[in-house]
Amino acid sequence: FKVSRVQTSPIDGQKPGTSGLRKKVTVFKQPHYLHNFVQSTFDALSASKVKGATLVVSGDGRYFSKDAIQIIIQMSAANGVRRVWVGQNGLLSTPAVSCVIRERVGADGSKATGSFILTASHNPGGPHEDFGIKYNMENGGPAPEGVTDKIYANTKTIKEYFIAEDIPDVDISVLGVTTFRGPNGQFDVEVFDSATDYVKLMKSIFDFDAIRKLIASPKFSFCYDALHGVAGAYAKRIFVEELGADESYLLNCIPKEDFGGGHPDPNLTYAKELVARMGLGKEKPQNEPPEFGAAADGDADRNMVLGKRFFVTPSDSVAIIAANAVQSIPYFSSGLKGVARSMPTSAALDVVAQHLNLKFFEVPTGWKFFGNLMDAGLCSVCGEESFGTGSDHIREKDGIWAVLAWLSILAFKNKDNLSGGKLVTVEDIVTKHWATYGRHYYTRYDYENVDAGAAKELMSYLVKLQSSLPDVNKIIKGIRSDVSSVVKADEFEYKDPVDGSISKHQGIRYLFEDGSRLVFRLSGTGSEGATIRLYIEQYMKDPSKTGRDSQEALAPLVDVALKLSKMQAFTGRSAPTVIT
Ligand code: VG1
Ligand code: CO
Repeated sequence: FKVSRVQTSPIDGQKPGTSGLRKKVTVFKQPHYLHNFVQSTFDALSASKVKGATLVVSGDGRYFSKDAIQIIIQMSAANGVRRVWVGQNGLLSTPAVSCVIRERVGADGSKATGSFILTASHNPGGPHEDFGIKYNMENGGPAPEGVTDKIYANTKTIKEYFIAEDIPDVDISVLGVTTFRGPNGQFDVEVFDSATDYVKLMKSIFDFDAIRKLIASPKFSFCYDALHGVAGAYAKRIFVEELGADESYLLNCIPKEDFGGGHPDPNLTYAKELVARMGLGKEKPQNEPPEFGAAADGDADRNMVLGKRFFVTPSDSVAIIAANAVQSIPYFSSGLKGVARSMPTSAALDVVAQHLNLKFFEVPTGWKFFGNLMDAGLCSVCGEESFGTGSDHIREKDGIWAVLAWLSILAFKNKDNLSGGKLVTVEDIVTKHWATYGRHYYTRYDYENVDAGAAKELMSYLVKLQSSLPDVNKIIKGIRSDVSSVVKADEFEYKDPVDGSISKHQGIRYLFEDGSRLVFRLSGTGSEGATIRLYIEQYMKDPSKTGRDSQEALAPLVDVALKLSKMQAFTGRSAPTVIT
């Protein structure tokens, strides 16, 4: 092949957010748009990570992925990359990419040093919906801010990019290696099986025999909803082929470019079919709900865990996994190195860390902050309130791992009563956890696609308000006399304990005397306007008061949050877009 040098000029707005660059497909299809970002990424990496390197290129299979993969292949060749590994049909879940970077060894001993992941995660897909791209590093984790800042700076000065336009489209539906010759030697594209490496890793972490016994028990039933995302490619292999689950347990497990027109976000609003089956919908389901239900987002790094007529909050889920990991999951049998959560995630994990005397870290939103802790051997299990849970087996959150962790806990708790006795259910496990550690009532309100100026004004108003706590408390008492007082308010700032880097403006916090919290943040993953997230939390230690409905228990704090922030006045919205 020949290498062409193409003249280009900077395009506005290519700043990577919480997890890469996410925009409408129509934006990505503009001339040079993807090319500029890919070249800016190559130019932000050290030469050894490009010249002669092995890169993974794949994603959640959303619309425009196939075109993007061919473009990235041509640009990789032109930039001197030695080989590109592509999951069959361009499919690799985000956690599987992380696994492939860390674990896969090519036939000639080659190892990948990075990856372009093509996904907009939980955002809808299709010609008029979202596309996204992000770069992951050699440790399998998202590029840290130092690198994404460099990428962004490059997008603002770019003048040219390199591409090998005469490389024909590679058939990514067929396994095998295609070889090309260029000015600097050989270039290979290898299409490999999307699931093999990941399945192998999961089998090395969990006791598959124990889970198989649970699934085989007539007392147990299960439903997994991939929401037409890439998780389907793994669910069949793991749950059905490896663990013997009935195929009817799988819902929406065939990956689709447009996620069947849905919103591939595993929560009570968007995972409608699963929610109905689990008996959590408005209508009573036709059949008795399964004992266990779970869902994933488009790129399969998120998870939602449900019991029969029972919702497990993601903040509780990570706390419960941490509390039970050592007994239930072989990978952790020698103990946890530490645990971590993102700032807006509830403090349920903190309480477990205190009880078990574990190292504990609170990091800003986004998985990239956990990676440093894990690389330094400080953290084994971590999670976010946004349906993200994971461990140091890779450097991304991992939706299927979380489900296997729950299945392991269920298998362990039921190991003696599968033949006789009553099944210990998801609800039993959670309520027992609350009785031991107390309960963190928790909810998140999202205001999506709000006017960006208005969102900024609301945030500055909240920061200004923080200068006088007596005034804040006066306002609060005027709204509700039954909530406690604010004792501290700030903008969250994080100093990475490993590399000392500082991340500022990571969310506005109001901390109350009784442990309650209000947090306000702007999303960094939206593709249009601004999204305001409001996180509301209240701790209840008294075991006789842990069984309330969460929206009802939190109503006074919600009232305070909305009025204190003048949400409606600033945004014109009388209700949030989504409540989780
Ligand atoms: C959201 C979540 C955050 C998560 C991020 C990426 O970010 O709040 O917890 O890490 O999405 O997840 P933001 O900036 O919109 O709040 V995914 O599954 O979209 O890669
Ligand atoms: Co995701």
